[in-house]
Amino acid sequence: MHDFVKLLKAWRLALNERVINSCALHRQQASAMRLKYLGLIIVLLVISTRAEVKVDLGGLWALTNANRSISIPATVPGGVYTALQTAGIINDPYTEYNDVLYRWVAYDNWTYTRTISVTSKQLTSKNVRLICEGLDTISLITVNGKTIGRSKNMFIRYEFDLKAVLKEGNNTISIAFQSAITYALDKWKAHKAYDVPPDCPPDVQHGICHPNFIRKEQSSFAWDWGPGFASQGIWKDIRIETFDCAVIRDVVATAIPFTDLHLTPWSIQVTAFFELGASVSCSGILQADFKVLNVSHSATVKLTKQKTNFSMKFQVQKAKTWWPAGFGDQQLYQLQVSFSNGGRSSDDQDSSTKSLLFGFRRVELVEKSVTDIKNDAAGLSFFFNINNQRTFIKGANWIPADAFQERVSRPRLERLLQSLVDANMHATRVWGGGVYEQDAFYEICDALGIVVWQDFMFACAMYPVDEEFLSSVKSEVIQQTRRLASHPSIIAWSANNENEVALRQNWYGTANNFSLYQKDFVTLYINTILDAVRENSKLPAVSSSPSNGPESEAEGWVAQDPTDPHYGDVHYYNYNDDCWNTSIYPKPRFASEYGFQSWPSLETLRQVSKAGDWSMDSNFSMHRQHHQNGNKQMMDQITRHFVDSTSRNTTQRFMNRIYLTQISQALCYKYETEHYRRLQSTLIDGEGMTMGAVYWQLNDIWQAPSWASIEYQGKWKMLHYYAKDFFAPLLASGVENNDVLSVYVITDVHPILNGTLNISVWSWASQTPLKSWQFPFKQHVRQSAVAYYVRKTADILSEANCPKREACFLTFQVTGITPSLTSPLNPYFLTSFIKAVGLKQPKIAHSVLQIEGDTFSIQLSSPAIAPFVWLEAPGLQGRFSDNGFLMVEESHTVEFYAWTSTTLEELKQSLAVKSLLDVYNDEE
Ligand code: BMA
Repeated sequence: MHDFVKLLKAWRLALNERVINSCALHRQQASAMRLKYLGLIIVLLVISTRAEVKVDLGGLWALTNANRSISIPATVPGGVYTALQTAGIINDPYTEYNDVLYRWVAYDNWTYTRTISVTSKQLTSKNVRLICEGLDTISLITVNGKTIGRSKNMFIRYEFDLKAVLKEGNNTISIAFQSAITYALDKWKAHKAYDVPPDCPPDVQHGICHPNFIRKEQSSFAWDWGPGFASQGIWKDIRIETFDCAVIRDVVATAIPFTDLHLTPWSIQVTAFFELGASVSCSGILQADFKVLNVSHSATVKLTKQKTNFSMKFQVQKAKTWWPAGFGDQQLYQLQVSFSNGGRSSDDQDSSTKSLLFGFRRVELVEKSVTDIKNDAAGLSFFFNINNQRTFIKGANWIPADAFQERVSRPRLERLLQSLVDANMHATRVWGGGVYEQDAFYEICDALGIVVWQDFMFACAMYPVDEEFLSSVKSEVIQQTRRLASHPSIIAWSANNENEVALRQNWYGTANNFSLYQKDFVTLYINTILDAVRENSKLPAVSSSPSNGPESEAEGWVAQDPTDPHYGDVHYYNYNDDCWNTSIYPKPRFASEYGFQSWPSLETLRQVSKAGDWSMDSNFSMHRQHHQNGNKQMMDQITRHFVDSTSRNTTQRFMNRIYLTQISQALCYKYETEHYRRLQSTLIDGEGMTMGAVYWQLNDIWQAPSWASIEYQGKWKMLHYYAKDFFAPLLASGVENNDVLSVYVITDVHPILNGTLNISVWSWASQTPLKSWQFPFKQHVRQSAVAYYVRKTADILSEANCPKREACFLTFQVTGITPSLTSPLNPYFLTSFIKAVGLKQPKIAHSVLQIEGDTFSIQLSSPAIAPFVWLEAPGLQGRFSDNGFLMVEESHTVEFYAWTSTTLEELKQSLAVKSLLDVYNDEE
């Protein structure tokens, strides 16, 4: 212990004790009120002498393991793995096999300690509280040796009373964590009544057992794309708060337009949730201000132990509407909510303020009866009306950006979310096996116009429903709903990921006892989670993803077929069939998950591996591949359409295969996503009217093969460049059925007057089309997909003098006159690249210019058609305007946008350009 005291003394100077005092804010607010409410002047003058005071306990703490063999400084917020790495005790946990080699860290029990100095003034407050925004996960909290509380759920904000334990001067606070692994195991052992499966992740994931017995990030025990670290730590802010009467803990603001047709005026409901502390009752004035809109509303509030929240309703006559990206602006207004209490003595006064950026938007999830042409009932629709517009949701699923949340900075989130928008998406689903993301995540989504489907953190498992578990979940759901509900970006809640379908399809051997697990399902997700959500938010909430919505409810919440395309959302994965064949895909109302794996670039893998690891079947590669048969599935998909690389150089072969997996992945998603978009206006035997495509998955948690379109650290895979095109707001997309080609025009927001659909037939051997047609069309309504061109493929090819399918390909492009828009040139392959004839090895030349600052222009020239032109700038951070494309013309310009300061020389040095036939270049 002596060592600690010494350590602590040495670090004291570095301890970061920022005092955050809301007085200043409060004074501003008070003066605004004086002007508006003259009658309240006298009351208000008494107010604002004292406010809630917060002492931030972030900064350096002492960290020690159970037997005290390790004592190091640790940054808070943070976790033990990164603290050990910073202290030089372990290397990068992501390198090689360290996820398994460093498992000892997660088996140990770690204690965080620090001193806090307290003034006598602080102790005179009626309430002195320790507020822990997030403890990961099982811990015992002591102050000066006395227990003040415990934590068991990483998603809960804990508050502990310090009044009786703090003394003037130095105090020692300790948070002693227990291994999440041993806790989960103990809980599982203690649950004797019946199994709550699955017990352990599949071996291929090198994971940890029983994550479902602990309220912690489920994927931190390993997943099919991620490592099992099961860290410990103080992962969110921690502070001491003093106040007398009451403080505002949460604010939920909801805006609903007065009429269904117009988006203004709005009726606003603001609910403040208070922490009353030791007071039996307390009253004051609650005020809500939209300063910029000149709207202010206040009410007198009387709080008691029984009633600690207060709602007020008022009107906003005019406000600009908040829109998803691509549909309009993301207007945000600051809403300040303040509570002022005037007590009897001048010492007995509090003020507390919460500020949020609010957006006015209307969300409706429409699940209404669908009738097909024969007028037969065909299930229910499932689409979002956003601001009264039926909106096709275009997005990708979000997983935690790192196994160590302390490494997820705002700039990293900004880069990832900006990349999502740059690829013409406007939606993400925060998937239920990760974490409720940090505030910055939702703030960025608000600012960028990304709508969020928010799962509650339950995924791919059955869960216990004992009283302790349920009450912890209830607090979690209430807190998280209140924290997130006011963000304009949030448009829907889902109680869990895949737990309805897992139960119905007997993924974990629960069939023999189905009704027991069904009862538990209802207890947890319906009676606990959805009930708590609905009490705190008016947004749409579904019982699972995928589910059948009201049809699931009618079937006791576990439908016969939760993936029924006639209802709700579906998840669809098929690794056995040819992904180019769009008839394999369902025709659902909404596709909330689908996908295929690829390998990340060698540039990314290099960070955590060495030369001997660079082959698809190395021990390292097998260790990183957490999806059973993942590599085989990728190779099966590749070899349907491409010749595999047989390069003699192992590293070259690995690089070629990485490139092929990325081509194959990009094409699979292109086929599947365009299929969903084409179906948005069509009902086929009661199926279709698909109104969402949210692919699996946007981002990576580490450097490994996965479904992600963006590699760990932000590099775009080919898929992400393809997403930019297949999600383009205006798109021409083709499909063949029984040798008949239909070409659709797909739009999101823009109606098109006098458009032209351009169709060309090309020979692989020539850079000039064999034949091109222009088909004018008069009017195309927004958010629709219409086939303007339907013709037998053989007739098209023969009119173009194409000798056979293998010799040719098609391109589609649509141009709009009003508004003037051009869709990306969309290639349509008539044959696999194994059979394609006429392709010549192009030598692509390039030159680079600096346009301005971090934007560079790259001129490419090629003497032949070049498929899958791929540009890379290893070592440089940035993205290209276009990549992985089919280069049909002799010259083509691509831009490079550097994310960090980059010189022309650096780009020239690093830039490499290749295309498909280069894969076979070094082979005999
Ligand atoms: C779905 C997701 C994840 C998983 C993905 C790929 O099941 O919900 O659990 O990572 O598929 O297998």
